[in-house]
This record gives sequence, C-alpha cells and structure tokens, in this order.
Amino acid sequence: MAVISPSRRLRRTPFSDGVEAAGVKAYTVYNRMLLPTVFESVEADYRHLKDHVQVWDVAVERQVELRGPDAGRLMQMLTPRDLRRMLPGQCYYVPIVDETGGMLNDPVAVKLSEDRWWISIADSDLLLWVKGIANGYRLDVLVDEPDVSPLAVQGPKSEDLMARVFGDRVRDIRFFRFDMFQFEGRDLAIARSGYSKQGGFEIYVDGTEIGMPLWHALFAAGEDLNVRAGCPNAIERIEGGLLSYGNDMTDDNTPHECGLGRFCDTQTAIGCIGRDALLRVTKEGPVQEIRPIAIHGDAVGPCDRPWPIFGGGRRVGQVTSTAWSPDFKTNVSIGMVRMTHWDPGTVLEVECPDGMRSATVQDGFWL
Ligand code: THG
Repeated sequence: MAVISPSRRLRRTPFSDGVEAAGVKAYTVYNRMLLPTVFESVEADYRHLKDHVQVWDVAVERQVELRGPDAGRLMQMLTPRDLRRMLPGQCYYVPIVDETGGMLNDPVAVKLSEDRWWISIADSDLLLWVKGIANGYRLDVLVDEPDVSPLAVQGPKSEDLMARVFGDRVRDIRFFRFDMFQFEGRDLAIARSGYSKQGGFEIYVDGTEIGMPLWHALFAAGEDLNVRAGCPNAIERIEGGLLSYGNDMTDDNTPHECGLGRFCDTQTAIGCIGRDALLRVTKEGPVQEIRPIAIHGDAVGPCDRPWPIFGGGRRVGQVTSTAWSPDFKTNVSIGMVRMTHWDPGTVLEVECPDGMRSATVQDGFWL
C-alpha cells in the first residue's frame, strides 16, 4: 500500500508528535483526522494491551459541544435513549438516528452540566446534522467543535498509571462516569471508559497546548509498568463486540439491527426525531441483526468491503469486520445476519477474498 499524503484537510492531533516518535506504522482516517492503527504489529499491540497499559491518541473522537438553555432538549432530539435520569458526571452510549430511524452515529454523550454537553462522536459528520437541527428548530443553543481531544489509557495496569499522574482519586471513578482533575493548572474531565474491554480511562484534553506535556507525563510515570503507545486494536475490539460505525453499521441500519436496542427507550424518548419511525420498525422486531461469527480456517485478511454470507445457497447477510485471534485461535468476526440464520450454532458460508469458507454463528462475543 502507498502512503497518505499530508495536508491541512487531514488533521494532525495534539499528540501526533508523540505518536510519530513512538514509531507508528499505520494510520486510518477518521473524522478527517489521523488515527493510528498499528505500532509494533496488530498482534503484538493486542498482546501488550491485554497484559500491560497503553496510551492511545483517540483525538479523532471529536466533541460536538452543545451549550445553552436548549442543550438538553436538543440532545434528546438526537437519540432514542431516554436521557431524563442522566446526571452531570455521567456518560451514556447513545445511538443517534435520523428521521427514518437510521443510525447516524454511535457516540458517547457526556453531560457536563444541565446546559453543557459533549457528544464524543464516531466517524460521521454529526456536527452538520446537529447544527441543522439546532438552527431549523430555532433552539437557544450553541453548537460547535471545541479544541478537546480524548487521550485514552487502556489495559489492566491503567488504573495504577493514572493514579500516579492524577492521584488516587481516579480509582473512585465508576464505569461511564467522569470527574474533574487538574493537570498543569488546567481542569480536565476524566472518564472510566474507552474503546476496549481491558478497562481504562479517557482524558478529555482541553487545549492542544497541554497535549504533549500530558503525553510525556504518562510515559515518564509508567516506565516500570511497561507503558507503550497504542491504539484501538482490531482484534481486541472484535473479540469484545465493540461496533465500528461505517464498518459494522451505517445509516441503512436501525439501532435494533445493531444490537443496540438496549440503549433505546423509544416509548419514552419524547422529542427524538426518529421516534415515530423507530416505533413503526421495532413493533415487529428487526429481520436482521449483528452477530459474532467465527470464520473457520487459517487467518483471513482484514475485511475492507462487506463479504457476502450464504446459508442454504441463499444470501443471508454480510461480514463487516474480521481478525485472526491469537487467544481464541479462530477468525473472530462481526456480521449482519438475517433472522432465518442468526441462531447460535448456525453454520454459514462466507465469501472471503480467498474463496468460500465455512463459519459459525457464536452465542456471544469472545470476551
Ligand atoms: N470513547 C469516546 N468516544 C468515542 C468512542 C469511545 N467515539 C467514537 C466511538 N468510540 C463510539 N463508539 C463506541 C462504541 C462502544 C463504546 C463506546 C463508544 C462502549 N461500549 C461498551 C460496550 O458495548 O461494552 C459500554 C456501553 C455501555 O454499557 O454503556 O464503550 O470509545 N469518548
């Protein structure tokens, strides 16, 4: 593969200097920004993530900030998850849907106060949709992208590393909650969250200037913990069933098809723009749903286009993410499967680049 040409459109992050010094080997583009994908190798990064602690430049998780008296009302217009009981200090994983109930994004909503929210977005231009809604409905709210860049600290030793830099109070942060901490005199929100199942934190770095100082402080404090630069790991996130917007689902899918029905309260999410559509399509339940699928045989390459799934000679779905798992000794994958073939144990055929392979619907993700 060729390299990516640098340009202003392809944004660097506050941590890009550190990422380069750490020897990044590959990037992807996410929200028009660089996202590292490989440091040593995907397999070596995976092993290190599961055994030690990594610092991830996930600045690509851009924030859409809502500020003003109508911020809460606007937030509820965007999602079918009922936000009425959400308190400042909480984070919610929220499907965002359009007027047809199609998924526009699957961000983490961060409630800073009653009238200030961050929407920590996956890879789609959500800012434009949110600005359109705010202006079209003449809401009293400011919508913009602040200079806030998440830095994730992930892995089994992440709590010890974070305590060294921010104090023992980080140990008290509960899952999907955040609290405020100081670094070099600046206030930072730190949440117990992150795009891995290994445990960890996300630091919402407010201001590009403190990006590299914080990066260096984490590495200096974690030398004896074997801290390394890392990134969301393809193998680990498929094993854990963490979905990737644009890969595993698009605006053609409802949250229910994506297995995100547990994050929808469509009856009570009054004001949600996709509510009527979702009430209609969810009455009978989805006819296809995301499933963990083991693809048999030796390691298949990464899935860069949907791979058709067949059952009984008919097309019954598609595989959208794959990786060879060293721990489970199989190709772990995520696919969308029609209801006639989605039961655990169902044997399928997947059209992989190197030919047809047999595959089995799993009864859960691998974690
Ligand atoms: N953190 C933050 N922003 C993000 C991501 C993140 N934006 C982009 C992307 N990741 C959004 N997608 C996800 C997908 C899964 C999760 C978070 C964001 C996730 N899911 C957990 C799970 O499924 O087990 C927990 C969900 C819950 O119980 O609430 O963490 O990672 N800031």
